[in-house]
Amino acid sequence: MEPTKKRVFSGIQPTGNIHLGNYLGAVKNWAAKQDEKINYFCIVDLHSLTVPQDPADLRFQTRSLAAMLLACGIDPAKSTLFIQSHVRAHAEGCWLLNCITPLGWLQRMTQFKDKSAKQESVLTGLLDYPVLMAGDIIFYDANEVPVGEDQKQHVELARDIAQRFNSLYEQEFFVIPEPVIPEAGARVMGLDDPTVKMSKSLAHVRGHAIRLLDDPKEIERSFKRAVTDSGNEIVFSDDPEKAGVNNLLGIYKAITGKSEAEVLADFADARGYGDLKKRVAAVTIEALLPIQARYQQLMADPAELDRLLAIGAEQAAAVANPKVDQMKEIMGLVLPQQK
Ligand code: ATP
Ligand code: LTN
Repeated sequence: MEPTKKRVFSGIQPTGNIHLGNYLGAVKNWAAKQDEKINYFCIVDLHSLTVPQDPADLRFQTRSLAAMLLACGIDPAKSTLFIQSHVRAHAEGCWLLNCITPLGWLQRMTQFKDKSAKQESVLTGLLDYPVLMAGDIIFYDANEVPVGEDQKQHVELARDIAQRFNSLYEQEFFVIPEPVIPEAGARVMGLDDPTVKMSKSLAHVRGHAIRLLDDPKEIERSFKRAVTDSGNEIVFSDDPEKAGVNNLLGIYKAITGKSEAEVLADFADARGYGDLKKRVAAVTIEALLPIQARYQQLMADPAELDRLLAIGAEQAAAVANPKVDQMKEIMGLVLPQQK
């Protein structure tokens, strides 16, 4: 008998500027494993509201991200791709989870501490962000959550919340999810500063990120300007001095799927960091060109995009809405009678 397939859930915010870190840390792996799993991939528009957004921009970015995920190989025949706000369970179930989650658990989250320190006025939603995320995952009985390293703590919190609900109500109601962090590409660093992670919110800064929609010239330029060290040794290394070179090699490794030894062999004849940068740029351009072409095709047919998203929302709602209704019942809420 075929072993039962694992259930996978992951999400990405429609905050624009999807970059090589998002692709190598998350989306590429979602696409690669689709056949082996039951997949739910979500454009988490409710999460993006935790920082102020321009409405017209958010609308555009949401549809643009859907096209980009399809262009990256998410196949609607194999995966459910949908917009979070299209499924009522997410916002509704988040409230229920809020009522069993201690405040201290949220105040401890490093992403909240970092992001709130940078803002004058912190919205309640930003603190609550990981509870909404926990719901995303556990309302689908997901076993696995493929994410970049930065999201590991949030997935661990989702485990804690699921366990707390199960123990409060004395039943195995929620599946306890596991984070799945890729071996290569889990933490792509900024090209302008290899001590900070490549981030959407900094992607407008020149030379920080490779955005998936950058043209070849821009990609070459950004790699050319990438910060390295004053030496000339092309090696994988944990030495903070060599973080820039390590990051470039990590990008090459994640894009090509080669082992460390194979990567180093590819660079054995390289003449200095100039050569390293050129070759990393070349494999990146080669990987992104077909994605960009598919993206343009998909954006040219908005009706088809909407049709695919409507199918995704229906499939997702069929799982998450009944789960949240069951949760309400367990917690003692009276469900409305069907007419
Ligand atoms: P922001 O800068 O606004 O925090 P982000 O770049 O982290 O945004 P998200 O939509 O929050 O983008 O993340 C989508 C996915 O990409 C997540 O799984 C996240 O772990 C992964 N990811 C984000 N940045 C990186 C990175 N630099 N390296 C590897 N994975 C990343
Ligand atoms: N917080 C995640 C996005 C996200 C997510 C999820 C990821 C929202 N809900 C559920 C995995 C599973 C981020 O990438 N910043």
